[in-house]
Amino acid sequence: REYTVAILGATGAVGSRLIEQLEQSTIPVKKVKLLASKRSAGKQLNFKGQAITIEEATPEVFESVDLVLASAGGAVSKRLLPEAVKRGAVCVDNTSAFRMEPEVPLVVPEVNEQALFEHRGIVANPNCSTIQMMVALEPIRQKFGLEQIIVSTYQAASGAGQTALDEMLSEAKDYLNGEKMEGKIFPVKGDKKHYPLAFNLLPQIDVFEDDGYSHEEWKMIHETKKIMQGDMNDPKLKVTATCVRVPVVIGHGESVYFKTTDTTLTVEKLKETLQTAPGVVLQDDPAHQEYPQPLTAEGKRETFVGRIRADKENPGSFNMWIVSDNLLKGAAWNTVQIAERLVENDLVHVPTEPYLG
Ligand code: A2P
Ligand code: 11C
Repeated sequence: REYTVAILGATGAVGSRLIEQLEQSTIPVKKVKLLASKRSAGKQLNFKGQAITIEEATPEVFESVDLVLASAGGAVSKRLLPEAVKRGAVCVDNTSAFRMEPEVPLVVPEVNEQALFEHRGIVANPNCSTIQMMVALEPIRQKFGLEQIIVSTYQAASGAGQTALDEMLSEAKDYLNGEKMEGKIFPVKGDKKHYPLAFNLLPQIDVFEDDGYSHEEWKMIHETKKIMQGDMNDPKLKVTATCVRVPVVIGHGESVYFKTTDTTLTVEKLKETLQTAPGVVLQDDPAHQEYPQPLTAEGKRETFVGRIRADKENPGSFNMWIVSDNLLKGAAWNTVQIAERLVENDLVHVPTEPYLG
C-alpha cells in the first residue's frame, strides 16, 4: 500500500523538518500535500526534489488523504483534525490539542508503541521536553523502577516556533549593535508582558496555571504520567518540573534528578543500561570533557545523555543531563516515527467509532 500524506503547517519550524523526516522515512509515499494558512497558499516547497504548491488548509483538502502530520498550532488541530478523521485520514498531531483525551494515545515509540493499537483516528505526539526525558528515563524505569523525577529544563527558542526564533536572532543583532532590544513574542505570544530572550533567561514557558506552575511544567508532569503509567493523574510516580527558556537556537537541555527503587544501583549499571537503550546516545566522559550539548545534538534524531552522578546521600538517586534536537525527536522525527509504526503495523485505518474531538 502507498499513502497520501498531508503535512499541516508545512511552512513552520517543525513543518520544514516534517518534510525532511518524511523524505527520509520508510513510509511508501504516493503523494504529499503541503498545507498551511491562506497566507502561504500558492507558494511552493520541495519534497524529494519536486516542487509542491502549498494549499490552504480547509476540511475539503483532506479528501483522499491517508495520513496527516499536523504542526500548525493547537487551535488549527482542534478545528481541522476531526474533519480529516471524518474523511478517513489517520492523524498524528504534534500539538497539545488532544494529548490528554483518554481516546487519544500519547506516544513515544521507544516507550509505549503498543498504545497505537488503541487509536481511534488521532495519535498525539508529546511535548518536546517530555519526549526526550521519556527516551532517557524509560529504560531506567523498566530495569530499576522509578519513584520520583525532578527536572529543570533549558529550552531553545525554536520551541516557540519560527517567528519567535527570528525575533530572538534579531534581538541579538540589536544588542551587539548597541541598540535597545525589544521583545514582542517571548515568553508567550499574546501574554500581557514581553521580554527579550537574547542574552537573557526566561523562567516562563507558556501561560501560568493558578497554582503558579507554567503550562509547560504542567505538560511535563501530566504527559510523563500518561506515557509511563497510562493515566495523567497516577500519583505513583512523583514528577515536578521547572521550565526555563534559554537563548539557544535548537536543542533542549534538561537537568534531571531521579529516584529509583533500587538502592544498590550504581552509575556503571545505569551507563550499561543507557548504552543499549533505543534512541539513546550515551555521551558521558568527564575525563575527556564529553557531554551532550545543543550544538552537537542539532540535526540528530537521538537523545543524548551524560553527566550521570549518584546522589551520595540518597542511595538509588541520580543526577543526569539530557539534550535532544527539539525540532526532531521533540517534534518532527517522533511524529514521523509514529507514522512509520502505524504503517508497519497496518494501523492506517480510521476505526468504525472514530474520535472526533
Ligand atoms: P503560515 O506560514 O501560512 O502562517 P511555527 O510553529 O513555526 O510558527 O509554524 C506554524 C505553522 O502553522 C505554519 O506553517 C503556519 O502557516 C501554520 N498555520 C498557522 N495558522 C494556520 C491556519 N489558520 N491554518 C493552517 N495553517 C496555519
Ligand atoms: C516550547 N515545548 O519549547 C514547547 C513547544 O506542547 O507541543 C511545544 C509545545 C507543545 O516552547
